[in-house]
Parts: sequence; structure tokens; C-alpha cells
Amino acid sequence: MTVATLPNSPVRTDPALAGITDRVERGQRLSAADGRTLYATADIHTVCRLADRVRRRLHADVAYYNVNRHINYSNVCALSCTFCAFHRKKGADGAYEMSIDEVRAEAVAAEAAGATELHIVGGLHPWLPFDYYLDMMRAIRTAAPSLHIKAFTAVELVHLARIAKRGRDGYEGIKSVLRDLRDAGLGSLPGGGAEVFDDRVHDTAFKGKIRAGQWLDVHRAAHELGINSNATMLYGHVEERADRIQHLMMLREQQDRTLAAWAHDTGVPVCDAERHDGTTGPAVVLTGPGAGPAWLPTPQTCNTGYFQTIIPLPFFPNDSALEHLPGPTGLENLRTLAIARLMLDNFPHVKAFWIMQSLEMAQFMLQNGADDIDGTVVWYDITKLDGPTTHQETTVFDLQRVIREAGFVPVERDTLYRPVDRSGT
Ligand code: V47
Repeated sequence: MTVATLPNSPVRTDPALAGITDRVERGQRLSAADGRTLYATADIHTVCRLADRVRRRLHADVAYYNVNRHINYSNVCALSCTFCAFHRKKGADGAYEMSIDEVRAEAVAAEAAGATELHIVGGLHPWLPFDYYLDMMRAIRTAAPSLHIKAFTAVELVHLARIAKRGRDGYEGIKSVLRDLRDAGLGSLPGGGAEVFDDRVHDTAFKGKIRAGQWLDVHRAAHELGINSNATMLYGHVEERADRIQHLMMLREQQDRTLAAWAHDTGVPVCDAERHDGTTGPAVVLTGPGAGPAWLPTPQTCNTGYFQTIIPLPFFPNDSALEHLPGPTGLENLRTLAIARLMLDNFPHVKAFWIMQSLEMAQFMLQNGADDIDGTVVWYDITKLDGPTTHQETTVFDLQRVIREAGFVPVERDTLYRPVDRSGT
């Protein structure tokens, strides 16, 4: 029997990526044009390899998960975003709101099951008063004091400022609502509601929602109050790839401003870089060759809050008004996550949210830029990966298994990325 030999096949890389590779090796910031090149190239291997290089500089072989619960307290929403299959109008079939007692019971059960975090978001409910949200925070804090409450997207917070009659006070109104919620128990903000920072996309897919400037302002206000937050990017619907790059640039610029003083004090490199509007300004780059844990902001070293994590969210068309769209493919999801890692050189973490990406894809993503896969979740109402059920739970054992199989050391973290020590339990 003869065995056919394969012709020599040297690994080929796209020459268009040479400059980007050089910049990543040197720890220089990538431009918007670089971002567009990373999308245009057929050489996805090099894109992923570069993202992995940067990810390993920051986190070596560690990958994070947490033990958490998501609570979607109500799906009643004054808005009708076309990408959203979650919202209902008051009184419509399937519309619900949880009572404070129900939320409290969930919190107690979560704490008893070992959760460290509650992630709470809902629709823009037209008549629940501001006290409902304060009472929710206080009830959780009293009944389950060990839980960190990560709650309310920027969109909800603008709505809360309105119903608390502080909407006319603009930035200060938002800040005072955040202060009240923080004093009642709020610990940090999730990254939802950002969608894609582009006016055309906004008016097509989520008209009526706050625009980019206001979303960024809410997070800026939180950071000024010492509250950490995350950021998302919902992609794969009516936006263009260039819109995604612009979105990432706008997040990056806000983080530059937030981390400038911290970087100066800690010796993290600051250089000049292009901004999304063509001007230049100081840029904080956490991912250069000297990167490592010492280059990561922490609540101990940074006296403001900051963006911790970018979470790229692939659009799920099912049951939404944009159901006719196909949604992004697996490769597009992988590429987008890798590009997010490369462009957001001042974000400590990149999360592959397994609920939307699947555990299987989350493994690939850990090898190509991600360092976090979210947590045990249990109930999740906003998107459904496998059929109609909102029970979407995984175990710590499975989270650890997928992380190990991907070649990483699983580390349980709390919401602020501090390792959780369970040796005494
Ligand atoms: O804001 C809504 C998105 C977000 C759909 O901060 C959809 O750690 C896909 O923000 N297809 C909520 N996405 C989820 C979110 C999140 C998730 C995990 C972790 C964190 C974090 C934040 O889900 C919404 C919206 O952008 N969304 N509908 C859909 N059809």
C-alpha cells in the first residue's frame, strides 16, 4: 500500500497583517484602520494568534468563572427594540414582574447555593416606582449580605433617574440615583444596553433607547463614584463591521480618560493615539510586552471605578422583529471576540458569555482572546440557546472542565475579579 505524502505546506500569513503583528509585539495601540484590516483578512489564524498573545501577557494560563445567578425582575418595557425578544407590553401574554419577596427568595437561595454575585436587569417598567429598586437592593443586602449585586444597565439607570424625578438634572441626576442605589446595596454595573454606538443603527434597531453619549455618561458617573462596570457590544444584526470598530474605539477612549491618573501613578505606559473622531490623545495600554497582573487596575490601586470587561454579544434573531436576519456565524463570533481583545488594550478582561456563545465556543474563545466565561447563571430570560426554556444552568464542575480542556487553569473569581477561596467551606 502506498501512502500519499502531502506537498510541503508552509504556514502562510496575510502580509497585510505584518504591521499589526509588529505593533502587537511592541505593545503599540492599534488604529481603526487596523481594526478594519483584522475584519477584512481571510487569515483568521493570525488574528486569533495575536489575540491569544495579548491575552496570555495579561492572564498567562488563568481563565476565570464565577458562581452567580441572573435575575430578570421584569420583562415589561416601555421600549420596543427590534432585536429584543424579551420585552412585553404591560398586560400582554407572558408579561411579568417579580415582587420584592420573590427577588429576596432568589437571593437567599443563591447565597445558600454558594453564589457570590447576583446579576439583575429588566425592562423599562412604566409604573414601578424608584422605591421598588431601592427596596430590592436593601432586601438582598439584608437577606443575603455576602452577595455582590451587579445590577441595572445604563438604559435602566436613565429611566430610574426619570421616575425618581431627577431626569432633568442630567448627569448629576444620574449620579444621585447611582449614589442612592449604591448606598442601598448596588455593587457594580453590568455592561448591557450599549448595543452598537452608531446613530443609524440606533434608529433602525433600538430607536427610543439612550444614545452612545448617554450610555457612556452613565458609566462615567459610576466610575467617578468608585463603581466598576462592564461593557457589551451587540453585533450581527443591522450594523456594519466598521460600526463595531467605532464602538470599541469609543469604549477605549473613555477608559483612557478613566485610567489616566492611575496609569501615571503606577508606571503603566501612556502613549499618544488616534481617537475615533480623528484627533489624538493620551492612551493607556495594558497589554504591551511588560504586561501582567501588576498592570491591571484593581479597586485597591485605582481610586475610581473603571471598565473591567468587554462582553461581545452575538445577536440571536429568534422571536425578535429582526427574525428574518441570519445572525452571526461561529467564525464571526470568534473573530469579533479576538478583535475586541486586540482593540481594547486598556480593558483588563474579555468575556465569552457562554449562555450566548455556548460552552463549546467559549472554549475556542478562551484560546483566542477571552479570559472569562461568566458563571453558573441558572435562569436566563433574554436569549435562549436551546429551545424555549429559561433554565440555563451549568455546574462549577462543568465550567472547570471546559476551562481545563481548553488548556487553562480555572480560577473562581468574585465580581471584581478577586479569587474566591473556598478552602474553608
Ligand atoms: O442589553 C438583547 C442583549 C443584553 C438580544 O456585564 C441580546 O457581565 C443577543 O448585558 N440577541 C443583556 N443579545 C446581557 C448583558 C450581559 C450578559 C452577560 C454578562 C454581562 C456582564 C452583561 O443582551 C442586552 C442586549 O444588549 N440582547 N436581546 C438578542 N436577541
